[in-house]
Amino acid sequence: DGTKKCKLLTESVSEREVLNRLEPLAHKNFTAVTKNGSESYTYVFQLCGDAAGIPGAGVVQLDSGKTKSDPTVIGLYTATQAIGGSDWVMLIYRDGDKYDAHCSKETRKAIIMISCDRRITSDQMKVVLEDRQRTQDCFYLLELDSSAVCP
Ligand code: M6D
Ligand code: MN
Repeated sequence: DGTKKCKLLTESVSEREVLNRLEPLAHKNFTAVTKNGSESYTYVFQLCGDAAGIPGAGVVQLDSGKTKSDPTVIGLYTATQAIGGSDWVMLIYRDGDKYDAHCSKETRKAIIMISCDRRITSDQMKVVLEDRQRTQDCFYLLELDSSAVCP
C-alpha cells in the first residue's frame, strides 16, 4: 500500500479513503521548475514517500542557482491532510522548514491540488505560486493533472 507511510494529522476512515484514491501516484517523483524574478527553484513532490530522498519530506525545494544547497523542506507527508471532491483531491503537507523573515517565521506548507485528466500525457506537475506576503497561513500551491482522481 503506497499511501500507508502518509501520516494524517487526525487519523480518520474518510480521509484514509481519500488518500487511497491516490494510490496510482505512489512512489513517483514529480518535478517542476519556477522562476520569479531572480529566484529560480526546482520542486520535487512524492506522494507519501521521501521526495528527493529527504526523509519525511513530501515536497522539497531546490535552489536552481546553487549547485550545492541543502534542499528546503516545504512539507512533510507525516503531517498530511487530504480533502476529496468528485474529480479532485487536495493534499496538504504541513510542518516544513521555518521561514526566517516571512509569515511570522511560521513553518512552510504545501498544498497540492490534484485534478482529473484522462489524457495519456497527464501526471504533469505545475507550481502555481508561493504566497508569502502575509503575516500567517502562507503556502506553496502546486497542481497535478492525473487520471487517478477521475470518477
Ligand atoms: C527561500 C525559498 C523561498 C522563500 C524564502 C523565504 O529559500 O524557500 O521560497 O520564500 O526562502 O525567505 P526567509 O528569509 O523568510 O526564510
Ligand atoms: Mn530562510
